[in-house]
Amino acid sequence: MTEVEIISSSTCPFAQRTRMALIEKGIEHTLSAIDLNDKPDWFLAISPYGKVPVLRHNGAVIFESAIINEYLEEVFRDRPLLPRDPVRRAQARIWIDFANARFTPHVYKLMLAQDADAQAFQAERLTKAMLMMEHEGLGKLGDGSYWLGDDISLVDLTFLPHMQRVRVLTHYRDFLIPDECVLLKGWLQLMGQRPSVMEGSASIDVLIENWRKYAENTSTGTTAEDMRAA
Ligand SMILES: N[C@@H](CCC(=O)N[C@@H](CS)C(=O)NCC(=O)O)C(=O)O
Repeated sequence: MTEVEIISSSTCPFAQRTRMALIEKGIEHTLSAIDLNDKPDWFLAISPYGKVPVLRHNGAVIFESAIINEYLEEVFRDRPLLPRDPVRRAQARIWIDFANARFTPHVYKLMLAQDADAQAFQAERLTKAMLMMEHEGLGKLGDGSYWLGDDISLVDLTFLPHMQRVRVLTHYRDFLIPDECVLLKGWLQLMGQRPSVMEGSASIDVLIENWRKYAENTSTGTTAEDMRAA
């Protein structure tokens, strides 16, 4: 067994972030998939939130995708995914935080919203988040094609899985990336060509089926519970 193990489920977008980081950094790893509808006791014993991804490395257990990715960045220094300059690093962390606190929850909340008014409200909030990403993020930070310029970074990896799931929102909620988000659309296309993205992505049909539990608000999992409360 290799010394890095990532515990995941088949289509988890948060685990996808970690998977992409491992691939981009060329870190050999083992992938162990669990069934989130029937979480094994050994998994619950090491995952206090009952969520994937979880990383096991040299006896240490680390969870939360953004923390796992920073850990990988600190431990495996080849092919860096954060800039060296402290200001640029801080900017990267601002956008990683934005992805976690101000973007991703809106994706789930729009999916979970059941009546038309609630859906319109959540669609508006998600639209605002995307406009911010377009104008304050991609529009100001880099002069290249990725979030921070010419090189892919942890910021790109943090946004990508839930940006891919906008197509699932289109299916269930008629939601589209706003027309004026041309940089965001270009970035999404570019990301789609990276081997790390291709390898870690499920087909749109699988994603649609997998997120039915959110679209119909029938999920009893901890992610839905947390997002309803967010
Ligand atoms: N904030 C966590 C979120 C992880 C998360 O929500 N994972 C989902 C799968 S995509 C999960 O394990 N959910 C457990 C459940 O729904 O019971 C992270 O970034 O790692």
